[in-house]
Amino acid sequence: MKTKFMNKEAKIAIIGLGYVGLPLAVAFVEKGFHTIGYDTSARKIDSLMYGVSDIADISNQTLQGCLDTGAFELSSRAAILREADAIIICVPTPLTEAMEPDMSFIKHAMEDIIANAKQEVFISLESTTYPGTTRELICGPMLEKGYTLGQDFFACYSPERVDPGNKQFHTLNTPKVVGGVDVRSKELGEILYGQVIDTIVPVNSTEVAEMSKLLENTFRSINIAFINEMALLAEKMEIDIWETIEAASSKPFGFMKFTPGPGIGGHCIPLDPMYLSWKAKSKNFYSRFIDLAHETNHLMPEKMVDHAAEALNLHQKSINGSKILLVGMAYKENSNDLRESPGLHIYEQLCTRGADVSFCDPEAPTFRDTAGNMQESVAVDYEAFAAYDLVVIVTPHKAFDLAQIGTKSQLILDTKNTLKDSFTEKKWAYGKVHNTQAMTKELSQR
Ligand code: SAJ
Repeated sequence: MKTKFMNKEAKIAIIGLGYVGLPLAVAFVEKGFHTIGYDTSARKIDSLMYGVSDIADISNQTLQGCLDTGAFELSSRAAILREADAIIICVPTPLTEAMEPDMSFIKHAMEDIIANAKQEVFISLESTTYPGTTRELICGPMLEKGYTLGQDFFACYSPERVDPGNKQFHTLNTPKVVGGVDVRSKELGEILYGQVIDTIVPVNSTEVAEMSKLLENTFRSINIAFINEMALLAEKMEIDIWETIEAASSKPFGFMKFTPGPGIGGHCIPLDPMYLSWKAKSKNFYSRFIDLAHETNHLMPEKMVDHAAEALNLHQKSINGSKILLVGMAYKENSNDLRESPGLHIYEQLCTRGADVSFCDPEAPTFRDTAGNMQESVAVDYEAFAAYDLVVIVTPHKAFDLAQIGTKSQLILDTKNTLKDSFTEKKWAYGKVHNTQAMTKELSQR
């Protein structure tokens, strides 16, 4: 198998062609491996076979280039796994309603592997998960079926580090942590990934590799929660948190900048720490940091709604009956991903409090609200922004003309200090309130 990996004779199968799996499959094809893309969605496979990519980081042109090599096979039938020497699992690991790890996608992938894999196969799991998963859910079923580790199969864990939309770091140049369930698995993992990715970071077990991923993202969740709490404290002390952060950021060492906001979203930061917290509890270890960070971050949308009430109150208005526009609905700037987006929570809470809420997001133009109704973005028409009692800047995509928003809107709640200082009515409120009437009046007097 080592020779097949080094000579690029091995057939590589990727299970799950999402924002992780498709770029990885393309990387293997472009490096000269015969690559099999397997996804249970026939619709996705049909689309890809026609050269239409549904992943922003992979253009149709790139996809077509891979198809034209004849070395990129696609199928929604698991039988295609029979040809694979190496199988890399890139399926979702969401949370259940009870905020516990949902391992169903990994389990289904393993059922497909058990039913089809050839006698000697290398398996790597990339989905973010709790420490111990690879040994339990990848090795366990293989051993139960009579496969012998180190002879019939090898297993690694290598966490995905895909940051959708990141123009600087992509699949090939992001260092790749690789841990094996045994020494030979680790060696094979290093060789295979080393054929495609610039920098490999080998570690001595799959548990270390699994834990490293959760450490990376739990670190972010806790630090984001910390700066959100600092923002709430600074507000109580009538100190401008944004200026404070800029001042602290001037320290060239020992400080890492995070910024407060309307809450956290996405498929990583809100979820990954809960995998660690869940596993810790099974060891009778209760990480207050993780749970407190989760609680604090998920408090922020409600804080933004309170800020909206305060902003309207400055002008003798209430949320109830006001027309409010949310600018940006995706979970972060220049993304079209709505998963766990704080904007959705702010939308629902404002509606519950009687506001007439619209949203404007050219990146994420539709979503289904909790009542099951499809909501559509209004047009990016800055003149029309004046008709709203309050405009809330939630996710300032670069597609927006912020100056236009700043001058055309009556009243703005700027949850990420996008418009910077001037004319802020409540200088210290971290959700800056901009009263453009005052702005216009002062400008005219200059
Ligand atoms: N956020 C803040 N304040 C911050 C940073 C982020 O409120 O200082 C919010 C964002 O608005 C967003 C959420 O947190 O709603 C998550 O933002 P993120 O920048 O962490 O972006 P993600 O969710 O795309 O995280 C991914 C992660 N990548 C992988 O797991 C492979 C994370 O490890 C990366 O550090 C992050 O991208 C990144 O740096 O872009």
